Amino acid sequence: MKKLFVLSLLVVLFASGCSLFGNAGKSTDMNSVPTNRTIDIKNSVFMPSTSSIKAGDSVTWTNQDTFAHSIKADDFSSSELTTGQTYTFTFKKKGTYEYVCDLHPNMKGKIVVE
Ligand SMILES: [Cu+2]
Repeated sequence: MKKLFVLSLLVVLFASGCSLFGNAGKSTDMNSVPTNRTIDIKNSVFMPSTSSIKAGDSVTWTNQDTFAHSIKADDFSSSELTTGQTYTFTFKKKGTYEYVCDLHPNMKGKIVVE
């Protein structure tokens, strides 16, 4: 009798284990995987100047110019990026993030997180 109880307990554990795996598989399919967006800094312009992303996505800026630039916003800021250097920020909250280059404040960009 005790043996049967242990056996049925194992069956229940095994079954719940399987359903947990099943749910995990489903949720990964339903939620989009975080992606990375790239923005080039070229000729003192952020390209593209406006990007729409989803919460959880990240953005990587790459300086393609032969002189330094930076990215500065209320919520994030990079150090000075020389040629070829990159800066990555992950946007966890929805909202509109406007940023400039701290060295050239007329350089403007915007990230819309949906
Ligand atoms: Cu700049």
